[in-house]
Amino acid sequence: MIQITSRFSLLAIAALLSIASLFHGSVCSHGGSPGAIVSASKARQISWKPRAFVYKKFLTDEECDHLISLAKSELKRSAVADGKSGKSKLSEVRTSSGMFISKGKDPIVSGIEDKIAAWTFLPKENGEDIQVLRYEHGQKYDPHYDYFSDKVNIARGGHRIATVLMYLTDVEKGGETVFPFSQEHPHRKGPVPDGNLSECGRQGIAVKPHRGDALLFFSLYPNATPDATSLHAGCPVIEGEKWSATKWIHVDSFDKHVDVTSTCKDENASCERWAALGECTRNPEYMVGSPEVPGSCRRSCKVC
Ligand SMILES: O=C(O)CCC(=O)C(=O)O
Repeated sequence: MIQITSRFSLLAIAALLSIASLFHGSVCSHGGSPGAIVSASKARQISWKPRAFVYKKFLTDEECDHLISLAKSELKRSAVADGKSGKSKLSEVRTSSGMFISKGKDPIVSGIEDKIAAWTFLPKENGEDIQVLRYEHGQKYDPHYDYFSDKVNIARGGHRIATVLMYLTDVEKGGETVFPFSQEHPHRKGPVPDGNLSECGRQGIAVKPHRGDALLFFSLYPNATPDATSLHAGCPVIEGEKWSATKWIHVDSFDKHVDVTSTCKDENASCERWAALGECTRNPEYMVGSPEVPGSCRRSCKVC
């Protein structure tokens, strides 16, 4: 009788566990780590303003090494988007090197993108290509927002809603991601400070890079307006080298406006001339449009 009861309890527990895993975790099947379970409950909230979470060991060593090896020979000096024209430009604000890995490039990259979608509950198609970054000694990314203020960059996929920053290496000193405008909840203790933070890292809630860990933060409030507390920076690397990979995620599909020649066209013969005169930024509603209502000169404005 006792035997029957304990066997029954074991079966019941196993059944309950597998039902629980349906609610708490998503199984990802991909080349990198087949059957890896991504569970939002494994992430620790580090800040409420901005909404930010850290997931320890989100990437395996194999995934980290793979991203670094794809990037190593392709690195170029990182650029920033001009606040008005949206065009890419070099700036002392950002001194790292980087490159983009096309979406779904291989089973490992695709698997990482599946895990990001499962963790964030945001569709894979809303994500940009992964950007891999290398910061050498002294290199940094000054405080900035991930949402754009120009109309050109939000024409594709709308605003960036969230960012997943994956750390591919440990960094001995410096290189933290810091949120200088973060506000701790008055009734809640902030994250336990990670010893050995640099002076820059002490300017707000900070995450020290540890290989495999991932940081998720939201740039928009749930009502879709920009969250000013999401200002963040990559602190200068003081000792060691920092490799990271960024996935920016938009409110809408980032894949919808891929360059399909038949849909990427100007509707007016003067578009090229108007674009050269700066009309893409002066008159974005007509020239570029929005994800819902595409503009008339999208090809000349280079948004498709
Ligand atoms: O490297 C970091 O810690 C910050 C990177 C970053 O802000 C970005 O890629 O948008």
